[in-house]
Amino acid sequence: MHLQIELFSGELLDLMRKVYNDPNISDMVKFDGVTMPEQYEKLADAVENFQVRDDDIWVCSFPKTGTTWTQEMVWCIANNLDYGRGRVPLKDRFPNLEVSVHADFPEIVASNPDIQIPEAVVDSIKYIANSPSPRFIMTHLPFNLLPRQLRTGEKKPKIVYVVRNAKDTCISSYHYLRTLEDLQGSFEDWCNLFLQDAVMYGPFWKHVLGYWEKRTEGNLLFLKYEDMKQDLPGVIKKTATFLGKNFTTDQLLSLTEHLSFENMRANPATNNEDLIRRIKKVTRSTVDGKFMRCGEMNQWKFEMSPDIIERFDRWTRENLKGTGLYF
Ligand code: PPS
Repeated sequence: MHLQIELFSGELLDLMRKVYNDPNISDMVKFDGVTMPEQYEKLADAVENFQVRDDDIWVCSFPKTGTTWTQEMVWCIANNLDYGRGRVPLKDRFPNLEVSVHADFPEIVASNPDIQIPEAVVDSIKYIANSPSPRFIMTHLPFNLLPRQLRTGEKKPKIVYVVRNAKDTCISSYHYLRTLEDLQGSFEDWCNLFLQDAVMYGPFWKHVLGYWEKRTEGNLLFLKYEDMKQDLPGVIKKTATFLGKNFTTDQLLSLTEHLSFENMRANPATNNEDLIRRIKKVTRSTVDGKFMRCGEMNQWKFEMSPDIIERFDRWTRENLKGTGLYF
């Protein structure tokens, strides 16, 4: 394994244990500075050596920043608005490269024969490697953990990166994980983990800036969730141009409608309800919640205390100083 492993310890580890209420939380470690489950070690070489194709289309993001929304937009654009084929679940049309790391899926399948887990999840890398071109690949990995051929520029497929302001990302991840895993600890505890980069795929700002620095290389489009909320047709047009597509005004309107929060929430191919149901069967979480939760900007105004807001804003200012990126 080519990555350096660092363990969590002390008060931070105690806080992780409290929040996850899971004796195995010590299994969350840092791989070259990136917080991941320990079992990432088993996948790391396969990710590093993954054979990228020039005609792949990638969506990369930190979790809960608008990944699903961006995937559906990119897939529809690249497939000339083929809403018929778009009825296939997004998780199969646009699989996540490293999803197999999130649990021991073969073991789950073996001990829960009534739970169907798609091939794209059980062995995601094999599923994607065997898929015909053009492949649509999603990853939450930061730039420094991407397959070598992407990092070195040996292969230059199109990459769309989406980011969301850190406060709303933190809130969205808290609600999502509470629903999935019956997360313990308070919201403030979760914010403390987030601010200390002790949530999966963190450090948040290193993730964002790793891709931001590549935005002028020609094969990377950098999008913001907030721009999609404020001007979705404008973002669709920009993305279509990036992907070499041109649409009529009517087509643009139909895609804008298709991508509305209400429509994606009602669409079984994109709302992830089936996935959540299956995960909850395994985790036995009884918390009620939806993947397509509220889909709004500035939720932090209602959910964060002035003190937490100030800490997030300071953290953001410190990390973005001199980068040209702002929120
Ligand atoms: S994941 O699990 O990392 O793939 O999650 P991700 O898709 O990145 O983020 C989920 C949040 O995106 C919101 N979302 C949308 N907002 C507005 N419009 C549309 N169409 C849309 N689709 C998804 C989703 O509701 C989650 O945000 P919150 O704030 O929790 O509602």
